[in-house]
This record gives sequence, C-alpha cells and structure tokens, in this order.
Amino acid sequence: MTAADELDERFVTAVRALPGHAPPTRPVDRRVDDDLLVRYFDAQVQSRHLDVAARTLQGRGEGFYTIASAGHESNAALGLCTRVTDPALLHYRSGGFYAARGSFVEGSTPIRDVLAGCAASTLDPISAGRHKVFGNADLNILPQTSTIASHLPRAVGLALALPRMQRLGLDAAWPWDSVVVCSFGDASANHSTAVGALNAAAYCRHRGLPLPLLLVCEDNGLGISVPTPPGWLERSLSSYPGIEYRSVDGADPVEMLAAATDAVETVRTTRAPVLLHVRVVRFLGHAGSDVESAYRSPSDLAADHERDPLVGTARELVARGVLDAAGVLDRYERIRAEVDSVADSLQRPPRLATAAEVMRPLESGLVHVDDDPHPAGEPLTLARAVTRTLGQLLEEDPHVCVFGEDVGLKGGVYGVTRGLQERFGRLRVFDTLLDEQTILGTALGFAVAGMLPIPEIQYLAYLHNAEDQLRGEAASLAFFSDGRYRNPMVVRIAGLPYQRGFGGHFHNDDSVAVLRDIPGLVLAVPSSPATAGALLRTCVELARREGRVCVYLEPIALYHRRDLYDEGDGLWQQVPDTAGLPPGSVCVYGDGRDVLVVTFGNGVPMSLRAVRRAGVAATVLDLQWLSPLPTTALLEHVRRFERVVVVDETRRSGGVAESVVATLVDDAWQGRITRVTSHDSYVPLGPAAAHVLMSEDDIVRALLEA
Ligand SMILES: Cc1ncc(C[n+]2csc(CCOP(=O)(O)OP(=O)(O)O)c2C)c(N)n1
Ligand SMILES: [Mg+2]
Repeated sequence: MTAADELDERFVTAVRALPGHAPPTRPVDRRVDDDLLVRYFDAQVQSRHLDVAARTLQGRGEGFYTIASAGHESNAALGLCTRVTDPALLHYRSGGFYAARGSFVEGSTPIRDVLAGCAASTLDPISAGRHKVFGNADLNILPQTSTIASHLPRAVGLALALPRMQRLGLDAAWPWDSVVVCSFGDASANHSTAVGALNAAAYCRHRGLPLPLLLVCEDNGLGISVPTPPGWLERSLSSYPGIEYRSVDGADPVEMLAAATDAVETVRTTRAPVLLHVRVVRFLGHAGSDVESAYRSPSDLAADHERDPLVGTARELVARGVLDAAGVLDRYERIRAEVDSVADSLQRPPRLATAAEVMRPLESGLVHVDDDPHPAGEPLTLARAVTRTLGQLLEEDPHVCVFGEDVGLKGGVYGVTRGLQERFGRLRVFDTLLDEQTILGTALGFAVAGMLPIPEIQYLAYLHNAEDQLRGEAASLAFFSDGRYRNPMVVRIAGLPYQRGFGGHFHNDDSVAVLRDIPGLVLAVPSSPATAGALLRTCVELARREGRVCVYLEPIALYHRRDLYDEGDGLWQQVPDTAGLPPGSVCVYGDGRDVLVVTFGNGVPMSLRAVRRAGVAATVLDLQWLSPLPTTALLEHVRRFERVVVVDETRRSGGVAESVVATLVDDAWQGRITRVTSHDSYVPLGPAAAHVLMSEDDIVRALLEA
C-alpha cells in the first residue's frame, strides 16, 4: 500500500467512525459559521486529492513534481479569510490556500492549474510549464522559487511599498489597504534570509513605518529529515520587537479559521505585522522520493494521523450536524472524482517545445530610446553626470525612488546621490538599514507594487552576500511567471578596481562574472561622463517598458576623474550626450586602422592613454553593455580589423574577455587577438594591488606586440 493509499484509507475509516447524530461534544463556536466550515473542508479536500493525483501523474510519466500539501491543508483558512486582492507569497505546501482563493473567483480552475503545473504543461496559468509553483496573477498569488525563505525580503518590501504609495498618492498594483500574506516552513524560519527579513520588518516597525504583513510559519516540525527542536520557534519567532506572535493548532478547524480571520483583521486595521505560527503535520514525506521511515519512527508517523486537519474539519461538520459521516464522505469522493477527471484529461498535455518558447520571458525587444529632453549643460565628472540623471529621473516620474545605505543625508559614500533627498523627500530618497538583502528585497517589493526602484549597493563586494535576491528572485520572476510579473529595477553598484588611497579587495572588486550569467539580467558599465547619463536612462527605460532587472555598475575610480592624458587637461570631464543610447550600442574613440581595442569601464581611459603612449593607429571600443554583450555592434567593428586587443579589468578566468574572444571565434573571425586581463586573485591592500590588476603598461605591451 502506498503512503497516499494509507492516508486515504485512514481518513475514510476515521470519518466512518464519527458518531452519527450524537450531540456535539462541545458548544458550537459561532466565530466560525457553517458555510465557512464547508468551504474550508472543500478546499482542504481538493488539495489532498491533488497531492494524490500528482503522484498518479508521475506514475504515468506525465508528472514531474510531488511535494505535497498534505497535512498543511489548514492554510486554506488564510485563502478564505484574506481578500482575493491581498497579494500572497506562499510556501510550497499551499494547496489549501490556492483552492480556497480559487473558489472565490468566477471561472478560475484551481484543479487544472495545479495539475498542469505538476505536468510541466503550458496550461499552467503562471509559469506556463517552467516550474510547479503556486501562483496566479488573477488570484494575486506571486509565484515563488524553491529557494526556501528567499521570498521573505520581497514580502517585507511589498508591505512597505503599499502604504508608501498611498502616501505618495500613487496607484499601486494592489489596493492600499491590502494585507501582504507570506508563508514559510519551520526549518525555513532559521534561514538567514528569513531572519534578515524578520529583522527588517521589526526594524521598520521600530521606526514607526506601516507594514501590513501577515507572516505565517507552517510548522510541521521537520526540515526534510531534521526535527525542529521543541519550543525553538515559539522562543525565536516571538522575540522580534514589533511583530506580534500568535500560535494556533492547524488541526483544529475552528481555532484555525478564527485565528486566521483575527490575524488578517489585526494586520489590516493596525498595519503592523503579525506572525501566525501554525502547528501542522506533514504527510507523504518531504516529497515523492523521500522515504520517511528511514528517519521517523512508526509511532511518530502514526501520531501525525491523529492530527489530520481533514479529519478535524470532518469531525466539526458532523458534530455541528452540518453533514453526517456519509455526507462528508460523499463530498470527499465527489471532489476526488473531479480531480481524477481533470488528471485524466491531462494525458500528453501541451508543453514548451523550443528553446525560444522557454526563453520568451527573458527576451528584450527594446531597440529605440528617446533622447534626453534636458539641455546638455556644462562638462561634468562621471559622478555628477549620474547625479544629474538621477535627479532628472526622479523629477520626470513620481514612481522612481532611490534608496540604499547612506544615500539620504550623506548622499552616498561617493556623493552620487547628494542633494536628492532634500529635493525629493524622504519617501522617495531614503536610507535603508545596513543589509544588502533588505535593500534588494525592498526593491523587489517596490517593483511589483508599481514603483520604479533604483537601489544602491555601496560596493560590488557587498552585493555577493545578497546576490540571490537578484539571481533567484528578481531575474527569475518573469521566467517563472511567463512574464506576468516583473521587477522593473535598476541596481546601481559602485565597484571595479583602481581606487587610489582606499584599497583592498572589498573596495576594488573586479569580478562581474556573478552578474553576467544571470539569465535576462542587463549589466551596463559607464565609463565616460558623456554617455553615463544616457546609459542610465536606457536602463530605466528597460526596467519601465520591459520590467527588466538592470545593474548599472559604476567604476568608482572614474567618479571624480577630470583628466585623461595629463594632469589638468580636463579631458575626462565631459558634456553629457543627449542622444538616446539603445541597448547593444557601443561607443567608439578614434579611427586608427591597425588595431581595435575592445574594453569597458576603467579600461577605456587606460586604453586611450596606452594607445597614445604606444603610438599605434588604434580605435578604442567601449562595450558599455556587459550583459548581454553588444554582439552585433562589436562584430561590425571587429570585421574591419585584423588585430584585436581585449582590455578587461576583470579576472582572466570567468572575465569579460573570455566572452569577447568566444564571440569572435563563433563568428569565424580570422584575425589575431590578445587578452589583457587582471589575474585570478583577490585584490590586496596597498601597492601590491598593481601586481594583480591589469595595467596601462600591459596594454602598451600588447599593442606593441602587434
Ligand atoms: C536555500 C535552500 N536550501 C536548501 C533547500 C532544500 N530544501 C528544500 S525544502 C527543505 C526543508 C524545508 O523545511 P521547512 O521550511 O520546514 O518546510 P517543509 O518542507 O517542512 O514544509 C530543504 C532543506 C532549499 N530549497 N533552499
Ligand atoms: Mg517543516
């Protein structure tokens, strides 16, 4: 007998054993009416049968996902007592919630949705066959990845965004009085992502910011095989100041429905977070392939059956006289038949058939951008050019907001955001707490709410501890929602090497590999004050029009540079170009025919100086876009040369030059190519940095080798 058969049999046996029309064993709790209880039961049962059907589909070779909701079906209470318009970011055991919410929306097909997801079919209404996720734009359920707890920072950001947009008088994607629902497992509560997000929520409350967030910890006592120590979550989850902790037994339908209703009401009226700790059980193992008996005793497994939430609801229905045991079983069987018939209809369902279909949400179609409507003005440094454009963007669009560590009063470590808070106020230009994960989570929440966030990460080296928020959350959302949800955002990051006076790896991170391999992410690197503003504007357009996640990586060493060749020549201070700069465009310096130098960032002024020193006839090409590489424009130029030198300040392995060379090889270009790169090293403090970073001397040597 399979675990699913056993679960089914135990339920049927337990219901048959319920006393017929015996008087209720306790007074009926009228906080929960009969109709609500019936709806609750239906949603729970639908979820249960879907878990079984997922395994049937797998058995037929048509299903690919068997993580069940069995034992967690009490989360249906949240689906019943929230509004359909309350945005929900859900744990992967949310079958009950999904069924409940779907029951409110005319024309919705929750059974087919879930099974199509398991079958990786394009009929899946959220991912269109890219993954099995609980999500549906019509039900306001945002799809989540499998990376546990990674959705919590976004949930905090979204709860922060909705009241903020109300104050700014802007329409948000959800009503201003929404409750953001965010559920997660007990083991997930220990993940640093969850801990960071809970801390951020508490911090926001401590600062008095409204935060309508309902956090739900579905505690089945296990993280795959590892037990959560008794009492640990009660202690840890109740310790966050400003987050009201409540606990409820998910096996008790009346308590569960009442607690859920009350928690939602509290969050909606107080706009302060509540954490509802729901004690549940887990049936059918962690997933289909998990052999629970290897790590759980038969008595533990049997004890869970005593707490089957479906039996709990059946018992209450019978005790109230709403249904008798036969009536309960009749409902149970009717829903089973419905689920089975949908499962049967999914034989050979439509699936994604080509790479192009799979990748459609990652594609960009932006080929034209408008010119900068503002007069060009005076020559500026790179830092001032970025400040100028940020100011314009904030002025032009009330949805744009700028935030990060120290960006407010101080105006950023390098003064790039100086004066913006004074001009645009603290609601749009603000300091965050010191946590890159929260900065990006805030951007994620603001973005889906309808803002256009431009978060700042203080140094490239400090992106890495929060990078999953970009990789796993931001960039993957369009993919896993088939483009239905997007995170328009432009992450400004100060980075790259060659800083004078402030050295070491952490302020000279020279690697961009971690950004370049994120599907769909756009990476732009300005080098000159003339084009920095236009490049930033294009990133904002990509975010606004296509919902792209863009990273705009600012070379710190060029922020305040004024000179190019000689001290005092002032040649690197430039008047901003006002012409629109479409994605994929490159910037070219000089017209020498002997060698093409392909570079970006700090490499641009370094190459210009090296070319002059070497006395060669060279053209210098600034790639500007590191991801995707501007392949078409690059090849157009390269084809006119027989000699190319790639000047890449990032590392030899995994660096940009590797991709440039590969692009030329793929195109069967026949010329001679040399790479000048930094070493595969961290950057040491002080003068030793020069030993591992590529230098102007290296470029000169490469040019003279021609
Ligand atoms: C960041 C991360 N690490 C590891 C995993 C693998 N993994 C998937 S589920 C899980 C256990 C989660 O337990 P819990 O949060 O209690 O949720 P439950 O499955 O018990 O409902 C683990 C370790 C993952 N998905 N994400
Ligand atoms: Mg668990």
